[in-house]
Amino acid sequence: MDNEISTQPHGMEDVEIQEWLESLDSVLESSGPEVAAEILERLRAHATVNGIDLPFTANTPYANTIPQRLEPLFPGDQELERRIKSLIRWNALAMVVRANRVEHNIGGHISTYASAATLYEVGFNHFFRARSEQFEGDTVYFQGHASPGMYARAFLEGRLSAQKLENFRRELKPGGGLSSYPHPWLMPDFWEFPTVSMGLSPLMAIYQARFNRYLEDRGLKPVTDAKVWAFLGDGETDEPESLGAITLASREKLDNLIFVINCNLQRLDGPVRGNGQIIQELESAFRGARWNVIKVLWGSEWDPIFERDSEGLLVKRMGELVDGEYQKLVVSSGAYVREHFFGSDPRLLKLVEPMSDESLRRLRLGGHDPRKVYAAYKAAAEHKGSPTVILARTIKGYGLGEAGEGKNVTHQQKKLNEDELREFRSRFGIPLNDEDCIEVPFYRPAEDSVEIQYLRARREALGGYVPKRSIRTKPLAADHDELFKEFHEGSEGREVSTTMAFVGMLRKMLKDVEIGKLVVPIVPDEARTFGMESLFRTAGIYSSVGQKYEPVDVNTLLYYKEAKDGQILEEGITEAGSMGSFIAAGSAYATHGINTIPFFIYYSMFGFQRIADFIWAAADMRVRGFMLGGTSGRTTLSGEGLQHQDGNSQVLALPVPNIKAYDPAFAYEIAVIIQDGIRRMYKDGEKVFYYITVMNEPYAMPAMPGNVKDGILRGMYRFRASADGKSKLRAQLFGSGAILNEALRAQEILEAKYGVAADVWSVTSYKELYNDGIETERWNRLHPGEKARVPYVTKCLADAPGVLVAASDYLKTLPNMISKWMPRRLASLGTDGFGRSEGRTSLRDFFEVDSRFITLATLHELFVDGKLERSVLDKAIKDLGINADKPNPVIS
Ligand SMILES: Cc1ncc(C[n+]2csc(CCOP(=O)(O)OP(=O)(O)O)c2C)c(N)n1
Ligand SMILES: [Mg+2]
Repeated sequence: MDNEISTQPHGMEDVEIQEWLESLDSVLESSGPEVAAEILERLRAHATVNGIDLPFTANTPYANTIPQRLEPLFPGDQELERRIKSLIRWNALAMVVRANRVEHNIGGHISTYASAATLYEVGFNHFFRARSEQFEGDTVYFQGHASPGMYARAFLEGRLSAQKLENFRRELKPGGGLSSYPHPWLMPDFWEFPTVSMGLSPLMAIYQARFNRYLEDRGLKPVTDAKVWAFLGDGETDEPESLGAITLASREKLDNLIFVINCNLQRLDGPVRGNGQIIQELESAFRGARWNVIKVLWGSEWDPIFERDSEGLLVKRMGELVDGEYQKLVVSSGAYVREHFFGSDPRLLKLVEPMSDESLRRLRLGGHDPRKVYAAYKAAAEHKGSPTVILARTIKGYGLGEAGEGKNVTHQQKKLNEDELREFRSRFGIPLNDEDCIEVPFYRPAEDSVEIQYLRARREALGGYVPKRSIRTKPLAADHDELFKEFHEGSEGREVSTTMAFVGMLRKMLKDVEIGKLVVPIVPDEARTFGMESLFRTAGIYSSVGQKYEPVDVNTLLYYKEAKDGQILEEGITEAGSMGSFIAAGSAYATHGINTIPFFIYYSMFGFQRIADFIWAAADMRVRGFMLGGTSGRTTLSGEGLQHQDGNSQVLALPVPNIKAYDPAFAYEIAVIIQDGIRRMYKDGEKVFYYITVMNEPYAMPAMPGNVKDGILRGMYRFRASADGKSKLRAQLFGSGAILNEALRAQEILEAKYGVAADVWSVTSYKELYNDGIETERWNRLHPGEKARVPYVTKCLADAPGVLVAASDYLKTLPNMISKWMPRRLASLGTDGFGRSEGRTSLRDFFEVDSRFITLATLHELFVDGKLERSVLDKAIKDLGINADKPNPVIS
């Protein structure tokens, strides 16, 4: 990175520079930094006007942003805090070392927390406010692999037992253990946010901070000065998600958001930017995005040296080194530092002449100096008008010495030899003798020790312990029968798509007395695609600044209305960002004690396929809400071609344990699923969320055929039985989503042309059927002496005669995975393969899922069973107009 302080060109005299610097100093002294900044700004403008070509730079020099003279007083007992921090360091290390002694290679990280301990401890002792009845609390995203430090602190706080620490990474041991990383699913009273899939937490934190504002602007929570803190690794910033949303944070002026980037200059394999400077790179990215950037590079020991440096040589030298050199310097001897850093210029050498080698070695980095860190946090917390990022320089594996301090292997260091343990113990003053210390015991001072008393008092002053997760909402009361009843009626012949039906429900939910305010519609620039534009005006699009312009379509009924209390989160083209909002809204029941109900509707192909890791994080967080995969179905979305047509997402939803995935065909099915979902999640507090695919093919919505609610929810029900009770040729057809209509048409063809009596089933969820099947099988295996249970699919089909044929707009694996619980062989049709830009009819022919192929599959099954002559089949292929030699869609 370039540095603003350049070398002196064209023989400019030192004295000339000196004069300029001195006059700036005197302005600073007499009129303060604002006036000095104004003068510099005017000088810059003056220079530009006079043809001086000043190159653009978003960087400031490689120096602390807050100079010593502006540092606030450190309000704590620094020595005591250092002792507490040392104990936490020890216990964090002990946890990892012990775990790996008991179970070789169980893993864990020492060096991340070792580098970040000061960054966290200053936060814990002075900034992170807990959630309480009176105050919503600050929200903290902890860097995932720094978790041993958080556990070690909770141990000192008396919140985690030594037994739990003993079982770090061994959660299945009696009495339970501690999960490797922050996982609310596994430690629901402790962790709030899963952060260890790198890059997710910065984006989630940004949208969390924005959602907090949304709740305030909509009057759902009081305005407070609560902060969202996100701790990240510098290597983590390479993930595109990490920096991908930073302009939203500045655009929205999220001064409730603070990023702390632990710049130890290393990632897992080696330096983050060996040949460059990651801090300067990040500074320019964040400053360019209009964040408030605070660099914390040098510790207090450097201040007197800076003071002596009236020529700005030191800061210039600092800007010259690449990170690879810095990584070496910070773990080198004082003599080496003198020679290789200061030795580049005799004037620099002079600056440190009075200092011993030992004191040169002890020059700390800013991120290890509580006073510097405190100053940065305080400035960040008080800063107004934009988000803040703190770039704190640290050493990875700080304090590990030969065992890994600053070394490229340090990330994975989990074992220390006896000498290394003793050295670490001595360096941090842990009261353990040489013998005891090699056993690496957990160490907690007595309850009445000054350390524990201080630590408790600090947390008490800040409202309690962090991290801590609790459910802070009351369950919803109503059953909402009235709200959803209308959708059981059918559309009386009017052709509507399931998307339109859903939007109708959403519109009604928005008006409901109990849930209306709580509904959070989220769209990534697809509202028009889903016919939701009518909601623009009625619900309004959320904008923190209202609407500063007259929309071009203001004279139309459905104009683009932005409002400060708008309800729709129109996120623009970011499925990841929308998911960030979904997660914030879906976890508000715990974070804020508010039962917001997010409905995130998006192009289904760009959901699981694109942002599955966020969905996994949402699952881990026990998020509540509804994801709606719009324009779904590989053959139902016509024209768009292979990158849009989704035949995958129902399969990709399978691995997420607590997501309920439905592929409904009719409006009443959706109504039943959503009503039940609201009950399960917001009334009964179940740890599930929903994925519902909706389509854009219009057709008449039938009325609910009797009470089939249970079947809809469990995954299948008989939608239309055959009217012909006498035929010997029988079949059961299973259809899902829009393809159910193809099954219904096949039913008619089969009956009219081939004398086959077929029943048609709507399969609303293969996932539900599959989960029921495997659970039943498992129970039977584990309870051989008891009456065997019967899977739901088996029960449904107990008295269902004939051959079995399934068709969906998704992969064939969906029906296949439940076929073993069916009474007979199953023929499956589906849409494996790449889509095509085509109309629905051609697509369904291409993928062989239309009524003709369902008919043929049924006839073929009957033929295989010996119930039909081959000639019937041959004729059928001809009559149905099927090209038997067409290419296989799976591989073409
Ligand atoms: C998405 C993702 N990819 C890879 C990893 C594996 N991983 C864990 S830590 C790490 C290095 C982290 O470096 P940095 O962000 O600089 O953190 P530090 O430990 O240096 O503070 C990697 C690659 C991960 N956890 N998540
Ligand atoms: Mg790092």
